[in-house]
Formats: sequence, structure tokens, C-alpha cells
Amino acid sequence: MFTTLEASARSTAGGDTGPALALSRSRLVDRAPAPQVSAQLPEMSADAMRAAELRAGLLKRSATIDPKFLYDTQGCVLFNAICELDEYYPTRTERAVFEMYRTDIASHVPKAAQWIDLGCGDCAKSRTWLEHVDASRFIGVDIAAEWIEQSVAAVGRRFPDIECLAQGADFTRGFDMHALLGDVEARPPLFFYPGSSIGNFAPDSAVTMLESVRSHLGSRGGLLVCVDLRKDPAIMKRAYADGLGVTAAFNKNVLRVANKLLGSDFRTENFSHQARFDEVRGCIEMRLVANSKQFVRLGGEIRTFEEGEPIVTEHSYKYTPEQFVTVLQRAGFTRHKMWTDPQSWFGVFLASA
Ligand code: AVI
Repeated sequence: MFTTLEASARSTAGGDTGPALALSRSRLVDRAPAPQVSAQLPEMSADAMRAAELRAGLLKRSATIDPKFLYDTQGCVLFNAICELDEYYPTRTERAVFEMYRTDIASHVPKAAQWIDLGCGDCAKSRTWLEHVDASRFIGVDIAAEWIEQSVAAVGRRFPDIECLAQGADFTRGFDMHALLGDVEARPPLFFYPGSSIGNFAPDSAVTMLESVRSHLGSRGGLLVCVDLRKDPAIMKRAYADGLGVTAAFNKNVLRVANKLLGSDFRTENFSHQARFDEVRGCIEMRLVANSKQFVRLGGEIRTFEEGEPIVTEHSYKYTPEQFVTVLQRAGFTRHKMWTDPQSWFGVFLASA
């Protein structure tokens, strides 16, 4: 859902975990048409909606926490630390593929592109691309609306000839950017979705999300999406169960997020981090498992967790190249090209309609 507020307007959610409701411009030469508001503003506050969603997941028979709750300020710091770990190969492998093939990949990006970074964060990855492609516009999209205003503004200072926009949005819920993008034949959109975050959607949801991207492309637009490829399960598993326990801290931090949002009384020391590779579904499943029987206060209710009972916090799907091409085809993409590293651990796909 994209919801638009004007330049200095802010989300009432506050903090970096709230569904983002802000649009700001760091450098906007012409006034862009306002993006369509695809849903009514909720009557509940953003925090109340998030709390309701979190609580509902925890009260299910098989408890779940949506992975977006992993990323409060502390969670973002821990995730950045994960990206530096030896065991967590995706970040450095993606970087290696980009470095190896940047010129070739850039040569396929249409001229005067609108470069749209989905989940832009500090915009560091996009910056390196903007030096190599002919972009007329940069749109940084992220749920952390307030944070990206600064990072998109910095892109504007570095690339003064590129019109820069920060768009706060939870694009994982579907989005409509048609009005914002304007004439996509004159300025073809290039959606950039790095970091293998597409793997955090189940395959059917990935198709839905990519269909939405595809509907914005016009005849010359494209999608540059990065995918963690299937490999030895031991290597994949180690990436989510590192020796220093950084991923465990990242996972357990979500219980602190719950305590803050719900006023619950989870004790992080009473849950253990677990990561396992599900061969059938082809994904890493990350969970928090109760070390002993737990009684947790959730608002007016007590949720009992039996010893060994898991709370599933994240799935990270790993694809073979053929499986991911099928996802692209189901989303309506007809052409694609893939670049990979020498071990074929990580795939960078450029796809178009
Ligand atoms: C953000 N996402 C692509 C990461 C992944 O690998 O699924 C999140 C993560 N979870 C644990 N480690 C990293």
C-alpha cells in the first residue's frame, strides 16, 4: 500500500518499524503527480494495527511473527552485522557479482531510466549503480520512511542531475506507483530489488509482488532482482546459525519488539534461536523455540508455549535458476538474463515484460 503525505508530513507511527506513511522529496524539480492512494487511511493508528497483527500471529495455534517485525532500530543494526559475517555469504556474493558484471548489466538498463530501489535503506547499493546507468530519476522506497529521507537526500547531493524522491511505503503489501512514475515510455522504470529479499516471500506471494512490479514497466522498463540460489544445505544453514550468535540475537530481538508493542512479557533467555533448511519447501525457516513451558502475558490473555514449541519468524526461500525463471514467467515477465558467481551461489536477474 502506498499512501502519500506531502513533503514535511510524517507518519504517526514514529520509529522505523511503523507502516510508512510519508512521502518526501529531497530534490524534485517538477512537481510529480501524486501517487494514487490505493486504500482508505485506517481508523486504527499505525501502531495499533501493527500490534493487532503481531498479537494475532502469536495467538495462532502455530505461532508466527511476520519478519517485518525483526527490523526495529536494534534489528537493523543486527542485520547489518549479519551482512558482515563470514557465514552469511549472500551480501558479499551479491557484491562480487555486481562488481564482476556491472558494465554488462548496466548496458541493458534503458536510457533515462527511473531507478526505483525497493527497500533502499541507506541507498548504498543504488549509489554504485547510478554512477553506471543513465538515470533521470531515483526513487528510494522503504518502510523506514523517516530514515530514508536523509539517505535519499544524500543521493540527490551526489547526483544533482537526477531527480530524487523518497517514498515511504510497505511495498510488500502491494503497490500502485503508476501516477508517480508518469510517462513510462519516456522514462522507463527500472525496479531494483537487491539483497535476496524476494526470498522472504513464499513463492506465490513473490509472484504477486513481481506482477505488481511488472504492471508498471511499460514497453522498455525492467526489474533487476537478486536471488539466493540453492546450494549445499549445510552452507545455507550456517548462514542463519552463525558461530558468534549474531543471527540468534537478531531473531530474539523480535521478542523485545513484541514486548514494546504489546506490553507482553517474553523473556528472551527462555527462547532459543533455530534455523533449519526445509528441503520440501526449499527455504530456511527461522524460529524461536521455548526452552521450557512458558506463560506469556499478551494483553488480557495468557499464551502458553509448551517446551519445544516454536514461533516461526522468517522464511528465506532459495531457488534454482530454473525455479526462479518460473516465478518470473508466472509474474508475466517474458525475457530475462542472469549473472552469477563462479560457484553459482547467487543470481542477479534482469527481467522485462
Ligand atoms: C533480508 N533477508 C534477505 C535476509 C535473509 O537472508 O533472508 C534476512 C536474514 N535473516 C536472517 N539472516 C538474514
